[in-house]
Amino acid sequence: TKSELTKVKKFTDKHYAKPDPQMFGIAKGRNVIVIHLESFQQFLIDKKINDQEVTPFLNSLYHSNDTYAFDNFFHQVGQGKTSDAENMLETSTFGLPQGSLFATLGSDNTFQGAPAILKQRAGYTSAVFHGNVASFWNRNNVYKNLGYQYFFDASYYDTSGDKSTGYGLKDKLLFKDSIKYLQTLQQPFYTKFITVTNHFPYDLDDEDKDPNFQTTDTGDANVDNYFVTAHYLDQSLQEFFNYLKKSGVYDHSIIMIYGDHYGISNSENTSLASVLGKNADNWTDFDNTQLQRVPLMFVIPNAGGHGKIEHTYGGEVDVLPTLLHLLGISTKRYIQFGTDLFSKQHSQLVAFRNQDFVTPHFTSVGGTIYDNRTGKVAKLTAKQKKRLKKEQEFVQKELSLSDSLNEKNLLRFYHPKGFKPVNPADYNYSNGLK
Ligand code: GP9
Ligand code: MN
Repeated sequence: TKSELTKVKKFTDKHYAKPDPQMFGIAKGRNVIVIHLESFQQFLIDKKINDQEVTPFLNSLYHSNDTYAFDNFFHQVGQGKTSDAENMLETSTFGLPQGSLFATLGSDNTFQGAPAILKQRAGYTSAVFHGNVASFWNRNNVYKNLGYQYFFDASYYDTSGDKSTGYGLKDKLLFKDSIKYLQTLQQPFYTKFITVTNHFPYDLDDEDKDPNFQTTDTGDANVDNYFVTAHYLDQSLQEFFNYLKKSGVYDHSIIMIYGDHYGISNSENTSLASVLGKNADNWTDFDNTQLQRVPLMFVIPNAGGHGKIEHTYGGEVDVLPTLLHLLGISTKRYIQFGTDLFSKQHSQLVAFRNQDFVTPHFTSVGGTIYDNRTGKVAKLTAKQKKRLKKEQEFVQKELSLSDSLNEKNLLRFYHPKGFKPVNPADYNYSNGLK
């Protein structure tokens, strides 16, 4: 009801963080190219195995002065995995406590998300490129409700035979075979490429393996193969960037790259420990939680070269306001649970879907508080205890308000200035191009 909406709105208004004027609009008018790195964790960045970089191209972006990168950025997904990440990035609201919001509510809910905002505020065309079937995670319905104009799913590509692995078209082919569609889009465009090859069980045909890359020998096939498919994903990205540069699209774009969630599960982290130079014997929930970092990078060519690696703590709900502000679009009027990572008022309290959380100083798992400096259970002063209790309450409150917003479809009652509700019937993704 409307009073429930008011509660949510009061909360998000109160925690709104205003943009840093130095950053606001630095990518104004540019094409947006979002690259979803499947199951890609931050520890892959700068990782060397047998003296070789696993992801040399991403590493070069990470250290480039065209790139604003974040090294304390956490995924916040629940059971909806990829779809939760997408939901958070497109809407700056959380996924659900159980199941996937895309799958359970996505066909009917009202969204006020990135494609519609960008279209209505700045004339952006929007499209998703993904080499799996359109119905996976209910994307075919959700994308219409989000206001995506085009969805190039598996039916737009030749996915036959060895062109695919378990979740669809191999990444190198996704990027290569999307170009002909990308070229038809009116600029500026907001586009998202969802990769799949670096997905459990990390299978890759020999013909796609780099003969010069020697992976780990941990004896855990998932861990060993994870580096192989991550290396392949890195190469696919480099090929795509080569195209973007050659075509000139690169110079008029902001490229946002993120990892959606972990690829190695907690139960396998002990196999990973030695690769990361850590001791598996006293592995704890603290270590598991710290490994939930994923990459977030904004590549902004010719924008002054002030890019750097930011150490601000944040999570996936924070991406939308950050991106909109870089594009020079104010967000104050929207209901968003995240805040701009570049804002001086950004809160560095990162909530996980299960009510655990991290801050720059502490990690809370199942009610146990660890000290980030030592990795041990924290000895807290009375003042710290009080503050952490407040933070725990905040986490519960923001998750439950986000749930109330989504579960009761409250955005249908909310009319931010100038926002025209999305009409899903405006969009038809069936493949007429073949
Ligand atoms: C497949 C995909 C995988 O279309 O995006 O989703 P996940 O299994 O990672 O949630
Ligand atoms: Mn995923």
